[in-house]
Amino acid sequence: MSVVLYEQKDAVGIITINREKALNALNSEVLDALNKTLDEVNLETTRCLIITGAGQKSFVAGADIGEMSTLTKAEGEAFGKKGNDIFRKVETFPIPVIAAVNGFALGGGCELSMACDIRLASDNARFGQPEVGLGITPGFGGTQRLARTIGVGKAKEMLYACTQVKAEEAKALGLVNAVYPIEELMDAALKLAGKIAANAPIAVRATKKAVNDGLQVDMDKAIEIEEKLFGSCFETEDQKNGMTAFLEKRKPEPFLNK
Ligand code: DAK
Repeated sequence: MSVVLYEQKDAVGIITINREKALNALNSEVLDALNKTLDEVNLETTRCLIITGAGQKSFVAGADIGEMSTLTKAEGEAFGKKGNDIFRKVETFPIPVIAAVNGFALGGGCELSMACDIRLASDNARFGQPEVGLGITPGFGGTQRLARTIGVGKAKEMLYACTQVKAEEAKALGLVNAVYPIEELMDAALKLAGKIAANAPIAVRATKKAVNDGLQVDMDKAIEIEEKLFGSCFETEDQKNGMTAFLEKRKPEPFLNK
């Protein structure tokens, strides 16, 4: 059985980290398989991705501590780069990615969820960055994305004191959008992914790019980024479909990704 599974449900792709016995901890094999799975997603037919973990206990309980324990400085940097490159691929993936966080999201698991566009959590989810208790810093973007997602003060507490937060607190912090009983989590993620997939795909992709790229620059440049992407939509059939339908007071035809 592969350590990363891929399933397609209509226009939604589901990636499952499948190393349940180790609570889906990320070793090199999982990272390589995740990378390959992302590369193989058919972007013609897939309009939204969901990433989750196998089982009902853990999304991802971090990078694999056994594998990391003997790394040298150079190997540690290489391992960090491997994870960071893949997580950045998730973050900049052309279509939206939803993390369905089904339990522990610790260390690299919290970091993977934060590389996704949207986090939905099960009621048993638990988020944290326990790295400094292991003698390391977060290495897959946690020092950067946590502060950007929930604000600097609480992020620093979680990073320095290894404070973990449960699902409802994560929701109050804005780290997750919604919390569900574990057995309802995937249905909720699929429902949201389906809503996203039903919208004009080129416009959804451009909107993701506008938000992501705009956050990296000042407001004047950010607005320019939005203008360009907005303009590009007017070359699409989907824009004609969507606006004509509005003017004719009817629903648009299914969007064609054209
Ligand atoms: N790595 C490897 N194995 C893990 C694991 C992990 N992160 N988390 C759990 N497991 C394994 C356990 O060893 C155990 O294996 P067996 O003993 O059965 O063989 C199995 O999963 C079940 O775990 P437990 O028996 O511990 O289950 P419990 O319910 O008692 O506890 C727990 C669940 C999630 C509270 C506990 O397993 C735990 O605390 N796990 C470690 C969580 C953690 O500290 N995660 C952060 C890892 S550090 C960097 C690159 C990356 C990173 C940092 C730097 N650079 C290169 C700079 C990232 C770091 C991390 O993510």
